[in-house]
Amino acid sequence: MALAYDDTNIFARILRGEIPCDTVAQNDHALAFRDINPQAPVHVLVIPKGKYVSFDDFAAHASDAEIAGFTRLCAEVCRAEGVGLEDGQGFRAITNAGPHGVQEVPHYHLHIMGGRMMGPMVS
Ligand code: DGP
Repeated sequence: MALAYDDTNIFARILRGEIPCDTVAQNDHALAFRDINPQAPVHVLVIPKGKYVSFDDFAAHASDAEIAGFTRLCAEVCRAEGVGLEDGQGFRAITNAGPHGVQEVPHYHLHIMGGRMMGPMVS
């Protein structure tokens, strides 16, 4: 069963155009925009346009086209921001899910961070 989705969350409002964002790229299934509180020189959030609460919800219930569109947009962002392996850089892609993951916004999103050497994943 799909998780209950809260239509008032901030990313739902961004998708509806009610709140502005600094868009990096988008396609039919996903939107990429800059994090309001960047933790690295490149810090982009990629979100599906569909209503999915978290990674597990998205992976279980999104269509193959949505998953492909989302994943391809992530790769496009890495290339466009110059943090891909082809650029000799590299990046960190993480998602927080639920209370133990300290997920603030209940709409699935992937953080893509790069442009500096990342520290260890400790907390
Ligand atoms: P988390 O749910 O813990 O994975 O983190 C949510 C991220 O969303 C956090 O890094 C800050 C970012 N964020 C929160 N509100 C906004 C907003 O209104 N605009 C943008 N661009 N980012 C936001």
